[in-house]
Amino acid sequence: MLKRSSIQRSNEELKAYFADLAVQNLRPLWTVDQPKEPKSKAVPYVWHWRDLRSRVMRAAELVGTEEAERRVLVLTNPGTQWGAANTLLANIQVVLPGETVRAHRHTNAALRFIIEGKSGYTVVDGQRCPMIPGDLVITPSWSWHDHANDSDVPMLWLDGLDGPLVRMLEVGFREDYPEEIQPACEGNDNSQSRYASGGLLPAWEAAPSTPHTPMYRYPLKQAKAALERLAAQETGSLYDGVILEYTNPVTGGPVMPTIGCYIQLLRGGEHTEAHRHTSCVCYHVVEGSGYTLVDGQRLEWEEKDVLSVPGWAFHEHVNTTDRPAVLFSLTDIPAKRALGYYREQAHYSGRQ
Ligand code: 1HN
Repeated sequence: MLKRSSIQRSNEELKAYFADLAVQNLRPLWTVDQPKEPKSKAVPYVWHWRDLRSRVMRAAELVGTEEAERRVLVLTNPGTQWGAANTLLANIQVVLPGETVRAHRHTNAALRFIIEGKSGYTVVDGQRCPMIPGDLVITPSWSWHDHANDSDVPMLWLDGLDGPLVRMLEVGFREDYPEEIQPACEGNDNSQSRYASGGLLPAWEAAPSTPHTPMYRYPLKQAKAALERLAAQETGSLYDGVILEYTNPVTGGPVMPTIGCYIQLLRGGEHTEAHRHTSCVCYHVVEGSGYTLVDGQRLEWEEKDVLSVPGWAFHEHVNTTDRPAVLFSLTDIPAKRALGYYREQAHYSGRQ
């Protein structure tokens, strides 16, 4: 009969064997702990705007955009020491009136969610994208981008990037544009007027073959109108309330292959059910206040705060006011789905 084997040896023999393996840069797999499920190094965390804003503004007093190619504070998760979440960066950037921020490109895919300001713009591959608070602007992997503030007030925004993933995959390239800034096309980015026509697409054009959305800018005005329309007629998700994904209008897929973007509305008093998924999430509070319970830990949030929910951590959201709360979020769902590693699970008792 075939069966599992059992071998007699002394502990000294085994110890000597392990020591010899170490010299050869070999490891016995049977001594390595193999967890049943993931446990993120990242911890549940919230950065409050009341602490962030003054520190970002202080950076603008101390360093110019000549010295700091990007005047950015990196929200650093105490568990990972690089980025707000395991695969994602969520940073705050400030650009003062009259400043430009030099053009460059990198393999990191990036997005901006505008927090404060009047106008100002990012030029993405020659397309001038206005930046208005609440708007989402995409700078896909390897696209040239520079920023400028032509208004009379500071601009602050949330930078979302797939930096830690790029580091881990060791695929980081970067390059400076030959000039300070790109020559922008006449007028503003026209991708909004080309692609945001309620499901209608230019039929004379071959479908873009890029892995990212051909639409670079998603105004808050449209997102909010859609959220409010749907909140009036649907329950939405058990776990997220009325939640919408920003999509590539041509494929219906995510905005970029490594980062998925969402916006959600939690009704006044809404308390969602808890679930967990292998993807990690960074939330930015567009409006409202409440808290999110993450693996039993209560993260209180208010307008403009940023919170990090690690992968495979149970989480549920609570809107503690009687008015709607709106959350923007970025996740690594597309990357994990593409690799077949996306999983989701409801909490066994509904809530934590
Ligand atoms: C970057 O290029 C920007 O273009 C912001 O504004 C943050 C963080 C890491 C690497 C590149 C930007 C960044 C970044």
